[in-house]
Amino acid sequence: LGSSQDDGVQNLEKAGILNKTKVCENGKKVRKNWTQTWTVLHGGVLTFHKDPKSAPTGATNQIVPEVAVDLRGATISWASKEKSSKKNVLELKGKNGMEFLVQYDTESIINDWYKVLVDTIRQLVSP
Ligand code: I3S
Repeated sequence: LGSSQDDGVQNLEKAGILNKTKVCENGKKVRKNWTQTWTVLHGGVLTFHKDPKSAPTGATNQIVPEVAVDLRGATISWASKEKSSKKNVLELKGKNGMEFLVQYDTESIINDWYKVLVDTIRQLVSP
């Protein structure tokens, strides 16, 4: 009789380096700017953090996220070829008209992210 939290969204955690670019903000298309980003999934929220090496001296940039995407009501899917010339591209659409592409050349790594994001989004719909 485990607590419901044991297999809930709190259990879906992951962190790693991904390439990401914003493509839409408030439903408006913005110019792509691909950057390597430390990406953290925790508590149903996906956050992108600036690479601490490229940040000014001081540790705060490692903690304070650049962007936080609430995965409640978000969608994740493989991006179509028209969205990017890169391989292994995921399309993440937030409820608030935020849209990101996330990408990584190593297929196993991006597949793991895809799975955990799908599971998290599902879990948030019907825990
Ligand atoms: O969808 P686009 O406009 O072809 O995206 C490319 C551009 O953002 C490009 O930068 P410029 O805006 O300076 O042209 C980027 O360097 C490319 O990486 C973008 O395309 P990919 O296919 O890599 O997502």
